[in-house]
Amino acid sequence: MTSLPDRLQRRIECSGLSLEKIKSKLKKQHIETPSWGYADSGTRFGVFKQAAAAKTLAHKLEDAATVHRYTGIAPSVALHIPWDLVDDWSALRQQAESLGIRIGAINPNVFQDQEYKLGSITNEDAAIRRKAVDHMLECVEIMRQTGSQILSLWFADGTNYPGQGHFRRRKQWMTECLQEVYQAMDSPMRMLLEYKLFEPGFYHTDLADWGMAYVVCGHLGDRAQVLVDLGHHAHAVNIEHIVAFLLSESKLGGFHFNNRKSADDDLTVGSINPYELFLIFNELVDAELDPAVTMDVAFMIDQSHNLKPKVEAMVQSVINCQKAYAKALLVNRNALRNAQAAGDIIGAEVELVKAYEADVEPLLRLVREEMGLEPDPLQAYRQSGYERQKAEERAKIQGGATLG
Ligand code: PSV
Ligand code: MN
Repeated sequence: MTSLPDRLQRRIECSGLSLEKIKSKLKKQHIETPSWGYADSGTRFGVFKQAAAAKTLAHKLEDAATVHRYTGIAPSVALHIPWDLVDDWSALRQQAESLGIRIGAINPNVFQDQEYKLGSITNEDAAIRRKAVDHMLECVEIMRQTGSQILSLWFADGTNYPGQGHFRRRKQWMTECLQEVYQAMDSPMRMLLEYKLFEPGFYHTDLADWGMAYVVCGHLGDRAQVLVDLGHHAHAVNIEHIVAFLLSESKLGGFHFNNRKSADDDLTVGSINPYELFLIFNELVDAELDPAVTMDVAFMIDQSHNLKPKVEAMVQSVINCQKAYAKALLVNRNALRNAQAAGDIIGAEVELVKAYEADVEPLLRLVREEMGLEPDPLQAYRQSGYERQKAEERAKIQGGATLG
């Protein structure tokens, strides 16, 4: 059995958590991967096809199961409807289970059909609002049949020019539509509401930030919560603060992990700003260790790797989340608290940096070893030949591309 370096052992002692506790938390971590991240995707400038990319839903499940097989902490896959529409949902559920994974969040799509040009649940036309609600109700039924507990909602609704839409009327329609969907959801199903500052509406979006999503959730009920997609904010926004704020209100429902340099880039989580990811996990761990906080957070990746090999990039993404979580578990919370109480700004910051800079690789290797996994999932996957094999099998099959 791998033993941990002295330096890491001392850091673990500083955290106030036992090694067993830390290992058990790491083993229970759960990062959901998105079906759309396995298919060909691109930007508005073009799609560069990959021979090994998933062409069918069966391929997507197979790829998600492969990510889980190597990482051990990605046991579910989110679906986007109708991109992943099938006739027999129970059969799909069984297919997923036979691969060792389950169906996670169901994401209705009310943004692609021509009718949604001027919005879905905020559309002036009641028939189009009806169509959007009916689609979400259909998705609730899919949740029942697949065993999914999460309806994950994002709306492309917004406008491009001043005067194009009436803000308050649109808000009213949105609330009424969501109330109807919420009421159709049986407990313990949860509705997660995702906000986005920009795109495709460039003048305004109807759910532009966490505050708007929070208010609308308040009109629905306790099982409606906010979803934070890391790419959906203005540049200076402090995401970890939003996370802590929502946690304190039991309104943080889930994440869409990714990273960005410019806009909503959907780059690998932790690739551009790993310190920000650590600070987000730091807030999560802090809340997790606080008995006063009730939390049920769905950790999901929302990335479409246009250029990187898809499964490999997903393994890398899951590991980046694992690493950030491990580091956050190593924060000396007593020392941090004392430094905060004493107004010791540098001392407090140093406590965070010490955990962030800790080399958690030996700890993660130990955890993986105990889970019966390869100690280095990325390397093991790269050497497995999966990519080459799937490229041969899938090369001649036609499949659609998602827009990411
Ligand atoms: C929109 O940008 C978004 O983040 C939503 O979560 C969608 O469901 C997803 O991307 C895929 O297009
Ligand atoms: Mn998203």
